[in-house]
Order: sequence, then C-alpha cells, then structure tokens
Amino acid sequence: MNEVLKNKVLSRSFSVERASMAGLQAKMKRTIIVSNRVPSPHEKGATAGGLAVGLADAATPGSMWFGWSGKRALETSTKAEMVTADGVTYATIDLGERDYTRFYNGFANGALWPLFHFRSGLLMFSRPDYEAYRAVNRAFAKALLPLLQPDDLIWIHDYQLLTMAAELRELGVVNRIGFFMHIPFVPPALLAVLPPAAELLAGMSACDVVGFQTERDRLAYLDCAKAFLNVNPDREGRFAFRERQVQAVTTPIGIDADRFTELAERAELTGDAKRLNESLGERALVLGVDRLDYSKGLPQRFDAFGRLLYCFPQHLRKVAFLQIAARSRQEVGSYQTLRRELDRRAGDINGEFSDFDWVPLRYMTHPVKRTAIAGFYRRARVGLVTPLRDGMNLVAKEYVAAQYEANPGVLVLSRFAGAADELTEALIVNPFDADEVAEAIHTALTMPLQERQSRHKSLLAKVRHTTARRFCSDFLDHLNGGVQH
Ligand code: ADQ
Repeated sequence: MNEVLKNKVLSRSFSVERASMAGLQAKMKRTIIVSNRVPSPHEKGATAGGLAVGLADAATPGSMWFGWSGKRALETSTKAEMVTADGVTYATIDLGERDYTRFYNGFANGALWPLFHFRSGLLMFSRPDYEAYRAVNRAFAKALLPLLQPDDLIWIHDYQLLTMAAELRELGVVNRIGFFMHIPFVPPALLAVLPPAAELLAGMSACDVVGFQTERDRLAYLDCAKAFLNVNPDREGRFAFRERQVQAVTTPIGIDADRFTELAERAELTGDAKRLNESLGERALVLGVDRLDYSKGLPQRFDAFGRLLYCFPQHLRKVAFLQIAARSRQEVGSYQTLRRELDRRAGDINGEFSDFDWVPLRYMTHPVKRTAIAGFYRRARVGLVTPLRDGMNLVAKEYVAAQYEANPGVLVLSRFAGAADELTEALIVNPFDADEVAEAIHTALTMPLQERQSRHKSLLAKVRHTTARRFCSDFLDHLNGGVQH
C-alpha cells in the first residue's frame, strides 16, 4: 500500500477536534494509537493540506502514536525512537529488510489484502511470510511494552497488525485494547482459504473491542468467530474468549467534511485548477481518484467509460475522463500487472475514440497534491468511485464535501464500497457491469439541476454527520467501556 496515502487516511481519520478530544482524554486515559506507518512530524508541510493538516489533528496532546518509521534497516529494531511534537509522542521502530519483504509485501499485501478484498485467486501464501508477519507483530508488541502505563487505552489499526494484541497479552498486558479493521471482512467460507485463519481470528479476539466499517463486516467477523473459535456471540456482538469479553462494533470512518469543503473552495483559485479548467474548456469532467490498486476496479471503470462513448455518442467530444491513480505497492507483482493492464486499456479507448483535438481519457500515476485533488473534485460533474470491494472509501466522501451546493456534481458509487451503506443518494452501481456503470454516468451527465441539488443535500448532511471526529470518539467510547453497541 502507498504508505504516504495510507498515513493521510489515518491522519484524517484521527482528525479529532482538539478541544473535544482533550476533554475526552481528561475523562479517559492516555490513548496509544498503533498503526503500521506513523506519520513523521518532519513530514509536516510536505503536502499542502495532506499530512501537514492531518498531523495537527491526528493525535491530541498527551497521546502517543506508535508504529513503523517507514525506514528499512539491517534488522528490525527492538527499541522505539521517540520524538515529541505539539505534545504528541511519536514512537517508531525500523523494519529489517527481510521482515519488510516478507511481512509487508509478502503476507500483509500478498495474502491478507487480496483475501479481505474477496480476491482469493490473487492470494500468495507462504509459511515464511506468515512467520515474518507474526514476528513483526511480536516485535511491535515488545517495543511498545516498556512505553505503556497501566491506564493506557491501546488502539491498534488494520490488517498488518491482526496478531499484535495477542502478543501484548502474551507479554502480560492487561490494558484495554481495541482494534479497527479499515478494510472489509470476509465470510467464513472465504477466510477458511487462509491456513492460519483461526490463529489470526484469535489474535484479533485478544482485544476488548474490535471495530468495523460496516454492519456487514462486523457480522462476517462474528460468523468467523463462531466458526473458527467456537464461541457464541450474543445479540450485541459480545462473546467470551480466553477469559475475556470481546465486543464487535461498527464505527464507520469519515472525513473532516467542513475542512474539506474549505480546501475545495480555496483550491479553485490555484494554478492547478485553472490549468485543468483551461484544458477542459466547456467539457464535462468525469473524475476518478484512487490508489493504483486492483481493489479499486480501474480496468472495469475504463471499460465502462468506453461503453459510455460507444452507447451514448452524444457525449463524444463533450466529456473528458480524468483518472488519478497514485502508484502504490509497486514491489508486489499483481500491482505491476495492473499497471500494464491499465496502460493497454487506456490506449485502446483513446485509440478508438480520440479526435485530433480531443483525448477522452487521461490517466496519471504520479502524485498529485491534496489541494489540487480537492479542486478537481469541485470541477468534476461526475465523481466515479467504483471499487470492486472497499472498506469505506473516503474519496466518495471527499467528492461530496467538495461540491458547489448550488450546482453540485453527481456521485456514481459502487455498491461494494462501505460508503454505499451510508451514501444511498448516490447513483449506486455494480462495478462489474460496464453497461450499468455507463448508464449511470449518462444519467449523471444529464441529471437536472434540482435532482442533483436534492441528492447532494442529503449526501452532504450524511458526510457532515459521520465525521472523522465522530469515528474516533465513538470507537474510544466503546474502548473506554462507556457506550454499549
Ligand atoms: P485506501 O484504500 O487508501 O484506504 P480511500 O479510503 O479511498 O482508500 O482513501 C484514499 C485517500 O488517499 C483519500 O483521502 C484520497 O484523497 C487520497 N488519495 C487518493 N489518490 C490520491 C493521489 N493520487 N494523490 C493524493 N492523494 C490521493 C483504506 C481502505 C478504505 C478506507 C480507508 C480508511 O482501503 O476502504 O476508507 O482505509 O479507513
């Protein structure tokens, strides 16, 4: 996974208003955030509105953020390096080169990522990779141990760290531990494909609270727990496991919507937005923004755009599709294949439909500044968010927050993104059906203003309700034992 992007996601996710969180923490205990990558305070300002803004809100004074520094060394470090900035302690360890390859590229991104995105055919399992995964989770636990205080709340994030809680328990840690799964969860029949399925579930279930993006994911986890751990969850999703009570909760992630709207407003005035405008002229913009990842359904999306041009020729020369697909995980083979596949399909579509003064599909893989992206969303008449499977998908929420309320664009959203559970006023599509997606783009391009406004109004209200701040406080309330799901 492109770790810089991932950090942005996490950073924004922890975007908790300082005042409110400070109050919360006074009532509660110190929060230790644990994630595979930790945003470095030195990266501040590196990208306008990205890490810089995210970091400011990521963790509140007094809290600690623990994880991998992003650096590779000869061996995985046993002791964390500490940096304090704005009252937040960043504690990081380096990963040994071999651990990085096997844990990160191997088991996390070569086995867990495809499986949890329902792509068992892409799963590459090897025992040495899995052993390295366990070893890195153990190394994280050991390096965190000396930093812990008795009352700390430990909040572990995502699929790279499924077994860390179990390692902490092994080391005698009795603090409350929470885990949040940012990506989807799979039903038992699919999890069974993974040889250490039961061990991974046991690892997660060493927590007090296990959180998911959607109710579907939470129920899938509970089904797996029943099937593999032989437990018996109650109606609230609580079950006893190894003398502890585990509770599964749904706490969907969000964005700081108001701040994103402001960013989009400011972005309109930038050179990037102006250049895009000049290049488009009067044409309607259809926009996709994703990491270059096979879960995002990019080849299918390109095909759908091709079908639009073929089936609805009234849009020829009147529309332009821009796909921003930031390169990620280039060391994993399936990502290299995807890149070649997209190059080919983009070439096919442009070869078929381009004119001497019009290129229908633009596709770029180099990084784009966050402000520029916000401005592009605002200019886009259609936001195309069509992953084949996605935990949530924050691009869908950012697109909604960036629109002009008086003249908003239309979101076309995959039913397999977690965001589709909330954002029901989008045009919901099956991304595997190119004709259905093409029809939805056509509907979006021809939708009357009043309908666009009314759909957008409902969507914006939802994006402003389920914010990053709410995500954090809901989860931490559960972890603090304050709220029952
Ligand atoms: P991701 O798979 O990375 O996150 P997503 O939620 O869409 O997916 O977040 C991507 C973020 O990166 C967005 O904030 C977007 O603006 C930004 N981004 C994308 N392309 C970019 C580019 N080219 N340049 C700069 N920024 C770019 C995982 C899960 C998701 C879940 C999140 C958070 O896969 O399902 O929503 O975590 O939980």
